[in-house]
Amino acid sequence: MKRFTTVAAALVLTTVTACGSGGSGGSDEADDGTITMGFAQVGAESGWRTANTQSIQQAAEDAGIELQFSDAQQKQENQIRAIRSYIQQDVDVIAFSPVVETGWDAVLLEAQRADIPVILTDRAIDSDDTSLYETFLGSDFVEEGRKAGQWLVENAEGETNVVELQGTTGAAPAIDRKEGFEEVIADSPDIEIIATQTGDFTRSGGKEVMEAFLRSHDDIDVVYAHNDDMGLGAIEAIRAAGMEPGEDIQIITVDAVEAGMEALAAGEINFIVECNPLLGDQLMELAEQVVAGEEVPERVVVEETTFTQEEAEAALPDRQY
Ligand code: GZL
Repeated sequence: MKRFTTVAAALVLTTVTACGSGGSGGSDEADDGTITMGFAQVGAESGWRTANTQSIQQAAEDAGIELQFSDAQQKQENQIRAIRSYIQQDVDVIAFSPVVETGWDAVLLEAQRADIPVILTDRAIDSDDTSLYETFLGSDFVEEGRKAGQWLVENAEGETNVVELQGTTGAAPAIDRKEGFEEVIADSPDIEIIATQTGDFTRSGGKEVMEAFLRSHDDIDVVYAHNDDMGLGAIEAIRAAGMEPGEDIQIITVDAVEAGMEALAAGEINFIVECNPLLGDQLMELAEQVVAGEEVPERVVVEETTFTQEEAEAALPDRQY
């Protein structure tokens, strides 16, 4: 179904058509009313991302939406290239999770000029021009940081030294989870972040940074990791240093993917703030509304909770990711 004129020659980009005939999308194939969506994913850096990709691909199939999907290997230039290819293919709607907050105005202006609506999912952008996208669907990362900080304030005893494994530099979840955590611990002078560094949301990154922290600090009480994968890497580093994760050094993470929840249930992690990756169905509903020209909310924040060890043990059997 096309709202827009076809744009000239296509730029070649390897994309995986997750469902449908495998065509390139575009007006001729969409005359049967099928919506074509171009989705530019961040990468495959974490368990959360894998669950998010699966949710999007399955939801597109369930909704009968032709999905052009690309994996940017966490590089902004690859996402921009993918968005440009979707503009060339003249898809009905573009959706993406911006790997970092800035540097998107030019390519989103190109989409706007091609009259292709854009939906932000998962991560937000930092732009003054909110006309560049129709809506944002995802979590409140500042609130996630606050929840992590609140657990520590309620459970810390005396002087508490925290090391922080930050997510990808410049990414909305990294910036906001740090902001929310610091906002809450600010009123507890005994709690101090003695070291902070990005582990790029990966398990290997979390392990390497934690190894460095352990070499330069012998008084670490708590790890605050911006996602489970970096927390799992920290567990490896803590064990290799002859200490007991969850006991000698407490660990707080964000996401609540299966591997993180299993570590929490086993007592290696002490608290997890959930970040829901299952955005697919809501994304497809929003896409259908946007393509139909219907009004959509500026921001759609998803529901999510937190888990202690006991809550993880109870929740694990029913988890979808
Ligand atoms: C959060 C998402 C983050 C996850 C990480 O919505 O962008 O990126 O917390 C993932 O696991 O890499």
